Amino acid sequence: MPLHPQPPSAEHLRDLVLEQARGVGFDLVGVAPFGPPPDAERFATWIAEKRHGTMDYLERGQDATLDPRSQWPSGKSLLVVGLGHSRPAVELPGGGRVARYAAGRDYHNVISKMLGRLRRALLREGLASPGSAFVDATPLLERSHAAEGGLGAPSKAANLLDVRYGPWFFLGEMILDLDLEPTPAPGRVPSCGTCTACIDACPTDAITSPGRVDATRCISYHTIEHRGLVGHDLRAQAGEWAFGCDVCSEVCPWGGKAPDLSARFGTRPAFEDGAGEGGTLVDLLTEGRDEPNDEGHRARWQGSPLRRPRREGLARNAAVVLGNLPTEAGRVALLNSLDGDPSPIVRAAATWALAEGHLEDAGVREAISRALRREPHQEAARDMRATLDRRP
Ligand code: B12
Repeated sequence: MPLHPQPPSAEHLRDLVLEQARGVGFDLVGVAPFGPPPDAERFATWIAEKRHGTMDYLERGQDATLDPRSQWPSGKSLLVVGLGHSRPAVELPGGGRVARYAAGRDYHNVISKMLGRLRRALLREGLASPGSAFVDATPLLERSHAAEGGLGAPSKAANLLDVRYGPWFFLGEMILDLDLEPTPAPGRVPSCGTCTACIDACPTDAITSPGRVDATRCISYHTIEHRGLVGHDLRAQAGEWAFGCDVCSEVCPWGGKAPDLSARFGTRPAFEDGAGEGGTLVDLLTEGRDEPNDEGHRARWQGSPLRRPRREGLARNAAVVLGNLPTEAGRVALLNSLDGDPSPIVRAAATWALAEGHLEDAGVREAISRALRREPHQEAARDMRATLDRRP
């Protein structure tokens, strides 16, 4: 044992930190330099072209995204982590779909807790005094930093790909006050080659060119992030998606052999096969209708990604899907919404859905005309009129 042991090299220290990250359960781990993301310019162009739609927080956080050191000046390295979430497709009882990840616990909570455990482990081992830790909701271009840290390769759908999980993994990060050696590029990275499956399959042509996704066309944006009404053409193209969309991930050949990790995030009773407690499209449309604010919705979807679009957004989505997949129960529920839903957004979406799936059914056309005559909300009335004008 030397009297004055050398401090561990930056490479050795990195490996010790990565070992701790694997120890708390992350599947993919790496270290990236802490500075501007390699795709900073692409992000700036994307914002300048308004591809972010109404996600104003992305524009507000632009400076920090372009150079995170402006927000966290003491950071030296960025620990990047990935957690697989592959699982079978989720069909709602009676029809309709939600993105697979939405069937279980919210990944923000799961990954934040794991990052908390990792922080404690790093402190305990005296490896670092870790700084802020993030998952998703931060001005940080996660995919770009993660790719730089060797976690995967960007696909034509913009999703980062891994050889084992394909696109089915989430990202998280932790700022470290240590100069760590960045992770070398992995030996084998997935690559799209000539494959264009995601571009071809996207129902709304949201992937405008390889690597570029126009969020304002993406079903995921319209069903999760966007508040308010959605263009009529996009409603039809949303097909069966009531929350999020997995089409670009499902068609990606790299995800084909990903393991079933349902147990990791659990499955809410509403999405258990055959149970459907509160998980049908009619439930999503009608639940919380008579509650004065979003409290009921928040309680019902506590710990679930489905909290995000609020009751109004979820009911709007369910109405749209009921228009794309018409059923008798759907017709009754939509007529009720037309009559008495407190949200003009939901009333307008219900109008569209009835016109889409039931216009020739007895009494439907009259019900829509009646609703239009008494609609007090200008934008909703305009939308309802446009619905009728398209089907004279
Ligand atoms: C805003 C956002 C959205 C928006 C916009 C998506 C988008 N493509 O920009 C909406 C709501 C549509 C969305 C949808 C989804 N999202 Co999202 N989203 C984000 C968020 C918060 C910011 C993304 C962002 O800044 N976009 C701006 C663009 C420019 O950045 P980017 O897409 O990361 O850019 C990469 C490529 O586009 C590429 N690029 C850009 N331009 C060009 C041009 C060329 C020529 C090339 C080659 C490449 C290229 O460079 C970037 C770095 O790799 C991140 C978390 C975060 N803080 O980063 C999660 C995140 C990207 N989302 C995630 C997920 C899981 C999804 C969905 C799969 C959810 C679902 N099932 O519905 C879909 C996938 C849609 C898709 N194909 O992108 C994961 C992705 C994990 C992974 N393995 O890639 C992230 C990282 C969240 C997380 N912490 O895990 N999302």
